[in-house]
Amino acid sequence: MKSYAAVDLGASSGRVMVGRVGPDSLELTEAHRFANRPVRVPEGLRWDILRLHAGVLDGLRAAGQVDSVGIDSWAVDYGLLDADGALLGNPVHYRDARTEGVAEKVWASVPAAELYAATGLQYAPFNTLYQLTAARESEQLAHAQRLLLIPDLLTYWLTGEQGTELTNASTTQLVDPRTRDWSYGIAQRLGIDLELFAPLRQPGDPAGLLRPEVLEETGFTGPVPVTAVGSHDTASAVAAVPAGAGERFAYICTGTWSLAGLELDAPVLTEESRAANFTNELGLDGTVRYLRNIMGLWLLQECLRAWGDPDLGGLLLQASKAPALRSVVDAGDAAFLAPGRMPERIAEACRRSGQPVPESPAEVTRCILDSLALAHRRAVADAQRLADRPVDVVYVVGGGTRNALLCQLTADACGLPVVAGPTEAAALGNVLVQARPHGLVRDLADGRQLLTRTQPLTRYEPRGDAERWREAEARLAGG
Ligand code: LFR
Repeated sequence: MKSYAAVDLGASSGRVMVGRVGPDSLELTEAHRFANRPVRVPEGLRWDILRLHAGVLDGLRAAGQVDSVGIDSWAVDYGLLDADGALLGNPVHYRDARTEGVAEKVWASVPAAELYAATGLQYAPFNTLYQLTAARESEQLAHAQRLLLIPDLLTYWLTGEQGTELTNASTTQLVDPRTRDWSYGIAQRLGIDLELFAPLRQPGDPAGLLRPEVLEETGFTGPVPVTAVGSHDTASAVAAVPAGAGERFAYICTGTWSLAGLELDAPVLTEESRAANFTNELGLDGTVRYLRNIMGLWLLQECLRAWGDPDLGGLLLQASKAPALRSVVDAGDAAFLAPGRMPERIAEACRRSGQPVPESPAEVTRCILDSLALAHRRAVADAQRLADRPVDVVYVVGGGTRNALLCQLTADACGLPVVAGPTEAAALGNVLVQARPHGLVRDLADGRQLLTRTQPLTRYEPRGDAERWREAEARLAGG
């Protein structure tokens, strides 16, 4: 039996989970959970990274002695270090407005189609490549000697060692998904210095030992290794999709975002795929995460914030009784990316498309959940078509598995059974990689089998109202 601390940082909260793994057992418990509250300062929206580091240390102390530590977080964002290895300012939040209008500048040097063919990444204004272009003239970048993605930065603070973990590196849009190495040509043409990045690390690689100061602060007895896991939370979550070997499945990682797609063994780099805004992020063991970003429960989180955080259970119950598919919005629309005024923005989108405007919080909530399910349906259907890979089942993992209405609507919309769980998928995927060096988990398939045997899963059957979803889809497409 071994114990692993999985640090999993999401956009709204961080947690330190402890995974206890034996030859045929896996038990996950929460040691510590803390808020991740971005802060708006005059220059823009920033991550409170020192608070997060403190949360990690508190969490490790609460976890008690473990055999190793692994860190995953959201993607694309980074900290810059000076020549002494000191952090130059707070990392910029990917929802910050600095990347507005930057893509056009990039595409003037490297056309969007060429960029897609080389990197396989969907267009999102926050891809690191656009962030670095937006920062080109900044003092900070001029002084920077090193760029570390968020989980790599926190790993560096724990161990003193620097690296760039591959699954997360693939979200920078500076990696070639065919070679799984940097896209040197693209970086050069855009004037991005790849020397800023520390050498690539593969998931499963050792990432150093906890520094003596960290041992002292956490009460651990050394040596305690840190393992590079799939440090992009979505890579870890996909590794914890409890699919059986040979099963034909799609997955949806739900949380602040919904990431919906397929696991492939090679990227799809066609023009059609680019037009459909599908991404080819890198997964564990040579896999490709072929998926689309959907706004996800962010839409609801922002409404809850605007409504003064009412009781969610009660709201979902009311929403389940509200009329279905009355109004839907495009949950893939980047117009919903920025924070603020979410109920109004949703109402405006309904008005613009000539649909009834949802009024009460329950109606707005129903509109959001219907819209998410519809976006799930489109992504699952598009992925199958674009990759030419039919599926029989949809696995839903992550925070959204707690939302039974969303899971049922997703099954209805996709016209496929949904298997929901585990909720803490990213932490479990993180643990499964840490267990590899100890011989407790061999590979992806082996880890998934262990999850199937040990984690509670809920199955939702589609209720056969396919025609209504087709009608809603046509309504959204303006047809
Ligand atoms: C989910 C996620 C998505 C990524 C977005 C921004 O937490 O990591 O995969 O596109 O956050 O980093």
